[in-house]
Amino acid sequence: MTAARETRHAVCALDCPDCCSLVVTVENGQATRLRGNPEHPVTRGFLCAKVAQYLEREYSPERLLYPLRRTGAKGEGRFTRIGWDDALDEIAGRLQAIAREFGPEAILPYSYAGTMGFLNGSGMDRRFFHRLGASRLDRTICSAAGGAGLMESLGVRLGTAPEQFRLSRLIVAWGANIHGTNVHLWPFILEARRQGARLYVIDPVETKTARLADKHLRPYPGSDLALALGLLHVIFGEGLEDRDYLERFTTGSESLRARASEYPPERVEHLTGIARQDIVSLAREYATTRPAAIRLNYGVQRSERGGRATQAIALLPAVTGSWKDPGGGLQMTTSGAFQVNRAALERPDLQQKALGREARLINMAEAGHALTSVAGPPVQAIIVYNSNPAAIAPNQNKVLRGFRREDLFTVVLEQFQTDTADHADIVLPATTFLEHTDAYLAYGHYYLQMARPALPRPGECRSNVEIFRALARRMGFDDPCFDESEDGMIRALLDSGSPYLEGITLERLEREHFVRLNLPENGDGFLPFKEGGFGRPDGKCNLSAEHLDYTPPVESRLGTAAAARYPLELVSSKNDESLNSTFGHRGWVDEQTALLEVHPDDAAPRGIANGDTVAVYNDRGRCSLTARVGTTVRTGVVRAPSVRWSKRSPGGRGINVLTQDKLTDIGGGPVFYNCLVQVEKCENAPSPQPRGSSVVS
Ligand SMILES: Nc1nc2c(c(=O)[nH]1)N[C@H]1C(S)=C(S)[C@@H](COP(=O)(O)OP(=O)(O)OC[C@H]3O[C@@H](n4cnc5c(=O)[nH]c(N)nc54)[C@H](O)[C@@H]3O)O[C@H]1N2
Ligand SMILES: Nc1nc2c(c(=O)[nH]1)N[C@H]1C(S)=C(S)[C@@H](COP(=O)(O)OP(=O)(O)OC[C@H]3O[C@@H](n4cnc5c(=O)[nH]c(N)nc54)[C@H](O)[C@@H]3O)O[C@H]1N2
Ligand code: SF4
Ligand SMILES: [Mo]
Repeated sequence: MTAARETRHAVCALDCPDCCSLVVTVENGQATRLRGNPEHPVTRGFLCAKVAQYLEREYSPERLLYPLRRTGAKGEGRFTRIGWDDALDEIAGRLQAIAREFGPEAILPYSYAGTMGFLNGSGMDRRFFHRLGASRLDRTICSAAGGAGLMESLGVRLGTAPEQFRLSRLIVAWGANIHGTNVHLWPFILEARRQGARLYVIDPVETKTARLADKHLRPYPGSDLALALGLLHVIFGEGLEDRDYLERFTTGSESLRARASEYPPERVEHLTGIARQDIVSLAREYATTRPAAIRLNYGVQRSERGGRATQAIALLPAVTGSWKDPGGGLQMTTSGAFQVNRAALERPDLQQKALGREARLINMAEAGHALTSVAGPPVQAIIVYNSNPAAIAPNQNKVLRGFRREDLFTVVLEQFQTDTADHADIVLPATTFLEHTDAYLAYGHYYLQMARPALPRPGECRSNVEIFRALARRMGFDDPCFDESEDGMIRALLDSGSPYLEGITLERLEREHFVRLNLPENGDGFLPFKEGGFGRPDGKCNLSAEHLDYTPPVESRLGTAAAARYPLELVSSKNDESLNSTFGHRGWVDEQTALLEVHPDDAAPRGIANGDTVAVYNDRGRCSLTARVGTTVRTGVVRAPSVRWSKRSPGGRGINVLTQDKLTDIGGGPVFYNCLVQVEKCENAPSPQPRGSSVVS
């Protein structure tokens, strides 16, 4: 018998700038191979290490296949299988009772970008919660501070296309671990380097990207605003600015010049830990090399001054006029080009029907606060999907206190039995991106994509769209939008009137799989700000420096917090071979995320040797990790590749037990990477908790 063998297209829906186009080989209904689409101009036929092995996840025996009801204590992980009807009836009944007693705002959705798909990430779910009148969630956990900073400067979320980096002569990776988190930019950088381009990395940690760079500058965490002002000091001081660009396309340059003059290299050396001659030479090289591009990723903005730091860094290409050059400019995100019809997709107008007004807004970065001490009606029900807050949200002890409240009704839509799923009253099994229809934006390139299911769904899994559709019916919501098909939803979101989407139809997406947005391009490609055209009301780049004065983060070596008790700055940045907590079920990922990188000068006085179990702690909590002694970090900084599943950590507490739930200067984002800790060798390491994957009794 010959095997029926076909190839199907899919899109990687993980929260990653690359948003890869995938080709799946299917034999007799079973996927046998997954690879990057060679035809996609950014995917270019290869995948990152984590998703190259996605079929392991797809077919993992740990996949959730049936609805479950909790039988043990919250967090214990004991569940029993139930039918879909029972599950949906119970959820609808509980939500209705809570809405009656406390008002619908006592119900909180909690989701992030577990899938980047429009329909399953911000489609039917939003319609459901809007119609219900539930609290709205402010989705700040990742990029809110940087987004706010970028908007202050540029007024729009646009940047240099990845394909343009091949033309650059100098590339600055600023808080950007390109090799680990954005690997499809790498071939363009290699191409540029073959033509003689240099790569500089600005990162407190020696990542693989930093090791492969021509030069690595190591600021202390959260000090980038000072560094940006220091570079501007040199650029203005030496007359290296582009006067013509400043005059025509910016406002406030005098204010910025004055502010920068307060940041001479010796002061910036003290604030950032970067040698003054390195600051001077980077500024000169950046301003005089054409074209020079900055890849600013989100590492910078996960700190107390992260919003303003992003704002200041985003001014550099305007000051040097680098936006004019193909291969110049800056990319933090490209998402602003995907101007879909959000209102038609998400239907915020339905709140009027439910409440007669907008519902209250709850910041997801303050999950612990939301569940334990929020003002107004207490949160009595939380519905979690596309996220794993029990592992990834800051101040984990507070978050877990919330999730363990006996009077909280918790529903979790998941593919795996995560830490959060362990706290659910009802768990609903969700499909993967290989199993459902969706359309996708990207935040690291300019192609819109769509995919149909490539594989049959296992067990009784359902997509988020189907689950919220079914819940809406159970709740008696008869608005036609709950009957809309997936194709109807895609047509609705494409119908926005934006010139960027002109000519992009569902049929075309289905046929071509990926379609480049209709961006205004001349022979040089898309240069968003070559002739100004910034997103602010006056069309100009905003250089006003009123808010750009630097004070060190409270939790930093120069800050006001108790640095004597907690002298080490913890950076819990992304692990190269996983994605947030998404691959936490993998043994090798668990080992990689169980490490703490410590400098030998910090390890020696504490008697810590490579491989020792160490306790990392502060006033918020305590977490146990394995020391990796080396020079990937400088003295005074420790780093934990993140995010491990808490239940696989000794004591059931992960890295976020240490992080603070304070918010950034602007944007209301979390400050994951400003976190003071102490580290000590553990003589008697606590033994790991049992694995805690679901026990079906
Ligand atoms: N392999 C992998 N890929 C991922 C993810 C993952 O977990 N693993 N996560 C995805 C997600 S959700 C996102 S948001 C993106 C994020 O992608 P990135 O922003 O590239 O990732 P981060 O690790 O948050 O930060 C990048 C770098 O910033 C550094 N950094 C930390 N603090 C500072 C600082 O104060 N100043 C400077 N200059 N640098 C600092 C960190 O050491 C890190 O190396 O990646 C996505 N892709
Ligand atoms: N210490 C520390 N904490 C961090 C970070 C850090 O760098 N350090 N990074 C922060 C950042 S940038 C981010 S973005 C957040 C990310 O945190 P989360 O948004 O929680 O992302 P993940 O941990 O990847 O978890 C996503 C979950 O969604 C599920 N999922 C995927 N697709 C679907 C679907 O179609 N349906 C349903 N129902 N579920 C699905 C996956 O199984 C997975 O468990 O973490 C933040 N927390
Ligand atoms: S995680 Fe990112 S790099 Fe990896 S396959 Fe998905 S989109 Fe591509
Ligand atoms: Mo993120």
